[in-house]
Amino acid sequence: MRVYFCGSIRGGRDDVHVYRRIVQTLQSYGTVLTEHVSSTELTDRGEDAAAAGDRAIHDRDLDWLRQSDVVVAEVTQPSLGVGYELGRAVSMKKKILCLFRPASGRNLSAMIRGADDGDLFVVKDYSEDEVENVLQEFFNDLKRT
Ligand code: 6IA
Repeated sequence: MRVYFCGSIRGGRDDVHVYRRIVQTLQSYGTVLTEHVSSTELTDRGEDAAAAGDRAIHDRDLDWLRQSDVVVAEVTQPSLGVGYELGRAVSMKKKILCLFRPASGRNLSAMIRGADDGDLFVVKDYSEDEVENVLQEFFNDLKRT
């Protein structure tokens, strides 16, 4: 199982500890193609990007997205890149789980919450301490389909 994980980078790194927890859990279900998203060394300035160039990052990420079996996105911190990845993943007909924490006080974009079709695109509200259970439930359901 190849998992593409999406989380904010230049949109802001406030939730990186949550991304870390999610990626660690995802690694028990398969290979996480985008492990760097949860790296605490990566900042919202994305200095490392200068070496590779934004086009190289975009093209490599889209290749990984194509190769992935499932997409998991933490969408609490708004990020243009995550929104873009989700749109591309929908057009590739990927199975998608979006995770949102209402305790943040934010209101999730209607374009994400409204995309939930109860099948390929699922939005799940959760609190941080539930994340392992939410992922377990999602991957158990996947096995049944
Ligand atoms: O607009 P944002 O920067 O918040 O977009 C974040 C999303 O886009 C993540 O889910 C990533 O998959 C993707 N993304 C954005 N910037 C990078 C990036 N930067 N590397 C990989 N994926 C990225 C440079 C860091 C790298 C050289 C280690």
